[in-house]
Formats: sequence, C-alpha cells, structure tokens
Amino acid sequence: MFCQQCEETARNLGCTAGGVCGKSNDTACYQDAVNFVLSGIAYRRIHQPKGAKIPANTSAQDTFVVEALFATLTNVNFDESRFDAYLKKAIAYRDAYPQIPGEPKACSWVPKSREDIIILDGGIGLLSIEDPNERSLFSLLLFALKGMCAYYSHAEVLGKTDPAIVNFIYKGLASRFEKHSFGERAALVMESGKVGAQVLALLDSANKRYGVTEITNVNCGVGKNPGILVTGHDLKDLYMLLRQTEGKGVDVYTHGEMLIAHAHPCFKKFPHLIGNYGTSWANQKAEFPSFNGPILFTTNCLVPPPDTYKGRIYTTGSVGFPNAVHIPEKPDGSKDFSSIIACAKKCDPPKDLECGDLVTGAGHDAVLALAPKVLDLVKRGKIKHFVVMAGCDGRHKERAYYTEFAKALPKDVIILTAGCAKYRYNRLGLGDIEGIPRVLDAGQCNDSYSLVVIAQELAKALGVEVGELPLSFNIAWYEQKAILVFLVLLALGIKNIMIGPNLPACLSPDVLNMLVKEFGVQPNTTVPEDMKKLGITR
Ligand code: SF4
Ligand code: SF3
Repeated sequence: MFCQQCEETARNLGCTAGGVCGKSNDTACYQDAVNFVLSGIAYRRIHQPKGAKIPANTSAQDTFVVEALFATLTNVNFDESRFDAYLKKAIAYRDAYPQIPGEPKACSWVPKSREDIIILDGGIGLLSIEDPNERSLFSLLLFALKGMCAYYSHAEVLGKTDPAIVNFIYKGLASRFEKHSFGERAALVMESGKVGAQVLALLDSANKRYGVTEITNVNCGVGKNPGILVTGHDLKDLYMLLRQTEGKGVDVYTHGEMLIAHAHPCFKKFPHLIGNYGTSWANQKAEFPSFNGPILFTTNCLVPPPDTYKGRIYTTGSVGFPNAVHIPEKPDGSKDFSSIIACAKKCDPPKDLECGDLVTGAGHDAVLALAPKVLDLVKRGKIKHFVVMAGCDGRHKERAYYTEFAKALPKDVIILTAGCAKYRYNRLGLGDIEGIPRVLDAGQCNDSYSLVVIAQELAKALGVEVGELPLSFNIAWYEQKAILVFLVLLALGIKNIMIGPNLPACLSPDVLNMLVKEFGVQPNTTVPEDMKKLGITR
C-alpha cells in the first residue's frame, strides 16, 4: 500500500505498512483498486467516439461512482468486503461501455483473485504514476474529487443534483490516463476548486430543507434516558432517526460535526434531541466508552473502536467497519433504524462529560442578519480583524497550536470557523464583542461556503475587495474535504492562506513552489510569528 491522502500520513511521507488511521494494507489496496476502475469508467465514458453505443441512462452509475469514491476518503470505510463489492460493481459499470482502441489498463483490468489486488498494488495505486509532478497534481486532484463526492452525496440525498458537477468528477478521474502538461494539470486542480464552490453552494441550498440556522446555545449535558449518539455529517440520517425514536423513551445526541443540527429550526422541534456529547472525532476513544449507548456513524471520521464499545458501533451510507451493523438505504431513500433503537433500550443512560454549553449556527444568513452591527463595530474600531480558522481536527499534539493561537488573539479579533477544527477553541470562553460572539461557528466543514459568503458580503458592504478586508486565513487540515475547501478558497482568489499543521505530503517541490509563488500559500510556524505574518497586532 501507499497512501498519503491525510495530514497524519506516516512521517509526513506516506503510509506503507498499514495506515496511521488504522486502515489495513489490504483495505488500502482494495481502495486503490476501486479508484483505478472508477478512473477506467470515467475514461471509457469520456473518450467514446461519436455514435458509440453507450449506456443511455447513467444516473444509478453516477450515484455509485460518487458513493464509492466517498468511501475511500479518510476514516470513512475500513471494511474490505464493502470495497470488494464496490470493485465488482465498478467493473460491471465499466464493462457496459464499448472498448476503445488504445485504452489504458484501468479500462480492462479484472483481478482474478484477492491476491491479484494485494500483490498488484504497485501497478494500480498512485505510485504507478512515475513523474513526480504528474503524481503530485493528480493526487491533489483526486483528493479534491473525494471531498467533492462527500459534499455532493450529502446534497444528492436531499434531492439536489447538478450534472455539471458529476461530469467534472468523470473528467478529473479520466485525466489520470491522459497526456497533460504541468500547466494543464495545475489548471485542472484549480478547476476542482471552482467546481468545489458550486458543490458547497448546492449543499448550502440543500441543507435549507431543515431551515436556516440560527445562532444557538447547545446543551452539552445528559438526560436520564438511554441515548443514541449520531456522528458524521449526514443531517438526513439524523432527521430520520429522530422521527423513528419519537416516543420510544430513547434520547438522541449529536457528536462532532453533527453539532450544527441544533441550530436548524427543524431539529429544534424534537425534545428528545438532548444536546451534543463529547468533542471532536480525535477524542472518540476517550469519550465514547462513557456514552454507554449505541453510536451511529453517518460519515467520517470513524476511529477503529476498542473492545469497550466496538459492539455498539452502527454504520450507514458510505461508512463501514468490519462486523459493525450496517444500516442500508431502501430504494425509496428511507432507512430502518429499529436495530439501533432496540440496542439503545438495553443500554444505560450516558454519563455526563461535563463540557458546558457550546455556541453554533453562525451561518451566512445568521451572520448577515447581524451585518449592520458588525459593520458598525468594524467602523468604530471595536472589531479590528477577522481570522478564518476553519478545517479539521486531528490527533497530533502539535494541534495544540490552534488552541494557543486562539487564546493569543487580541480581544478585538473575531474567529470565523467551520468544521471540527473548532473543538480546539470553542470551549475557551473567548467571549463577545458588544454581543457578537468572538467565535462565529458556521457549522460543519460542509458549511465552509458560509465563510466565503460572509467575507464577500462584508467586502461589498465596506466597498472593498475581499483581499483588502482585515481578514486572514489560518486553516487546519486533516482529510480530503479540507483539501477541496482549500482549493475553493484559491479558486476564489484568496491569497496568503496559512495551512497546517503539516503541508500535504503529496506536494512535489515544483507544485509547492507554484502554490507559494502564485497564491502566497504558507505553512504555519509559531503563534507569535504567525500573528505577525497575518498582520494581527496586539
Ligand atoms: Fe495513512 Fe492517512 Fe492514508 Fe490512513 S488515510 S493510510 S493515515 S495517509
Ligand atoms: Fe472533521 Fe473528520 Fe475534517 Fe468535517 S470529522 S472536518 S476531520
């Protein structure tokens, strides 16, 4: 195996003998095989000569490609048997297209045995792309596509689709086997950022199904009933579970990225949605044992569970873990959560982690409703700077940097955040500026679009360009959705983004040089030095 798609990759070079995330060598090889054949589907779809007999309706195939690629994102699926099923289905979809003369191996490759997949890893994984710049740029593009598939799939389950986005996913996958110059590959990477902005906008409109978020105080204590903990990013799963648990004597709690649900009016209607339990995904092993009840993983991040709560893990959607109960989607889009509800009834109620309240819900609508007040504070010099600290959390000790950075900010600085990165500073009690919370949390990484809208609207109201705002970006990344969000920001013309704690390992020296020269991308260093670089004065 060779995998370097996340920030915790071994020695910041690549995982080669099992993943730091817990992904086994064999599962990693299966993921490579699935990605390889998905690129084969894309190549055959895009390069058919005019008049070729191609499948008439590919909507089921499109949904499948998006789900399968999403499943290979970090901490989504650790179950080899699920990838075996994805692989077989991918081959069937690919083979429904006519062969093309001179097509790449991915268009005809069929493994004869499990060993074929494991042994042939070197021939189908990303290391098979020999040129380091080509590999670097395609890796960046592939990681962005994984993030795109995650966001697109959330929008799709809520009924929002866009064929232009799906076409770009195929275009990107097929580019793996095409001849492109450095400049053309770099342009494709930038195009993924542009399409990424469209995906985030689509998801933003899809999430409106649950009402526009309001700035909300979320209870982090526990009730007396047994509970089900829902983690991941899929609001529809949470909603369906809440409907099915009504009146059953079972409470529901959000975890991690699900915190934002409490700010949507549709979720506020459920009295048995008690509150948020625990902090970011990185603390699952410490926090989940005391929850006592079952835990439903709707998407990433799943940390391979120890025996203490292994038997209480349920998965759905793209998520998988060996021997965990998987709750499938029915043809009409509904899911039957009776097994997890039955499990909860036999469990003790959760034990309090005593975390105190959290504030969330500062999406673009909620913040723009406060715009006159915010603008007045800016004009009166009460707010001197905004810093976007969105992104992911992770396990490494050096992420304490983000807590220290937030603590060291002068009291006239507002943090705009989204994603699980916020758990590094959303319990610090950073207070408010004349009633405006100093940590404005738009919600999930899925809601990063809000931060862009807020920046654009602030600039408009102040009659300046976004680049002229007292606004800096200090982004924490971990998995591939953060790569996509980073590229979205670049595509929107945002310069001098600071990113950490480590730069993506897939960047070749030439690609890094391009990002530094053209966009001023910079790695983070120490808190005082970075404050200075970002123009934040005390
Ligand atoms: Fe390693 Fe990250 Fe890949 Fe897991 S997802 S195998 S930790 S690079
Ligand atoms: Fe977090 Fe996994 Fe990326 Fe959605 S839950 S931001 S890491």
